[in-house]
Amino acid sequence: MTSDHPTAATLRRIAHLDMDAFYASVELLRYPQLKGLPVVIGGSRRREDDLLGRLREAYPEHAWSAENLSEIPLDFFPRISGYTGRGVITTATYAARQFGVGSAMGVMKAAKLCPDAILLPVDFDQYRHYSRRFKAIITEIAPVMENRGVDEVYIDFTEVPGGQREGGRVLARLMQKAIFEDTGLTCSVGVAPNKLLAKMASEFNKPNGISIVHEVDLEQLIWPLPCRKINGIGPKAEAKLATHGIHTIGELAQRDRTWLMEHFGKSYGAWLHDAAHGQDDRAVEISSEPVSISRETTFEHDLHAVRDREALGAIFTRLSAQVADDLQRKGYVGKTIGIKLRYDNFQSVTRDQTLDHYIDQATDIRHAAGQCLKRVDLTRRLRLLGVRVGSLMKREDWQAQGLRSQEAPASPYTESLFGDIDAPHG
Ligand code: TTP
Ligand code: MG
Ligand code: MG
Repeated sequence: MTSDHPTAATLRRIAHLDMDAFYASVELLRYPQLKGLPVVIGGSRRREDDLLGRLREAYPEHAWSAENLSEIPLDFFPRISGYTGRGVITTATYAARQFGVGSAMGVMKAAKLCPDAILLPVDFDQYRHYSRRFKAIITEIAPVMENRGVDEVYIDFTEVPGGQREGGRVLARLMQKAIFEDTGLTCSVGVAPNKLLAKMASEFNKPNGISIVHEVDLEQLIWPLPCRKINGIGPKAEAKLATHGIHTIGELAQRDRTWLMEHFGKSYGAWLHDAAHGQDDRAVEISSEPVSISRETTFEHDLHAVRDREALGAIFTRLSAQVADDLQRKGYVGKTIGIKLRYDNFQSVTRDQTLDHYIDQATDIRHAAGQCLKRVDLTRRLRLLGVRVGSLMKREDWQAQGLRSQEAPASPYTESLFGDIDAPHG
């Protein structure tokens, strides 16, 4: 083996892993009696008490709790045919998809296609919980993972032990097994020379499938597909390509690079040409999801809560503003607000509180942190103060879920600086 001949071990192998019918599969963990049935997720949000309340009424002899949801009789589940409203489906089980039901379809339309389907409300907290779990399992096996949303990731297999065996199949199988054993959920994996091909490949054998694509498979596996299967060719580009008689990726690949650049613009045209030839050198970018965002400061000299009240108040306000800035810049909202103090004897204390809504504004953070401050001893001198926001959610997820409307009105925060506390404890 010489260095100018790439060996098997140097082949770039990139995986795309996508959970199968993700929201629906998570619901089936709760209600295993629905396995194999057409189930549709959408229409409304889940409210735990609703369901349990109705169950207790219908079956008063049974002590219903979150633990025995699997014993709910099938006929108790709401059918989609009873639904009237303008809700949209997030996803459907594979059994429901056989009737033509799928993501983004109106619930009423789905009811026409499959009136016997069971309709369950959405529970984003639960999906986010399982999303974190399956991603944590992956990074234990392969550290270079890029988040692509709630149910999918790219993973660089290239340097991972076993990542080259059978083109990546061995490692993909190991991941499927580890995820299933931990969560009970199945996923599908595509492994290819790059992200572009891996993303397409992960769909080839859904559900619970693995698909391995090599450069030499381009003509046979990729070229017959419609252009829109390329992640980056949307409906607009697809329509324009169609006006030139280009429908499949193979037809796109036949076109001259310069012709594509003339008709689709220099950079998009060049990209189209590369994509049709299976070329893509984007790296798998490790997306580190912060657990919390915080700011703290150590004072030049120790301060006292009462005597240095004004100075402390100003610092407290500044830290809250910095945390708010960080949150907004990084695109997060959070609902656990905490403080950290260090006393002159170097002893540290933390306090936090979890709100029932997400925030990212300085005044709201300052207000919630101020309430935490009421729960600590302020008779001793302080050498450090910190403000932290945890239980983070991506701002776009928060907005997508319409959580804004649930939010409490912004608190008219008027207290002065450190004025949350009038007198120290004790
Ligand atoms: P997908 O991975 O696109 O779909 P899926 O996991 O339900 O099914 P598949 O086996 O084909 O991968 O999306 C992941 C989740 O995102 C899905 O379970 C629900 C949600 N979602 C929506 O809420 N609206 C949508 O339009 C789509 C496509 C997905
Ligand atoms: Mg999926
Ligand atoms: Mg997906």
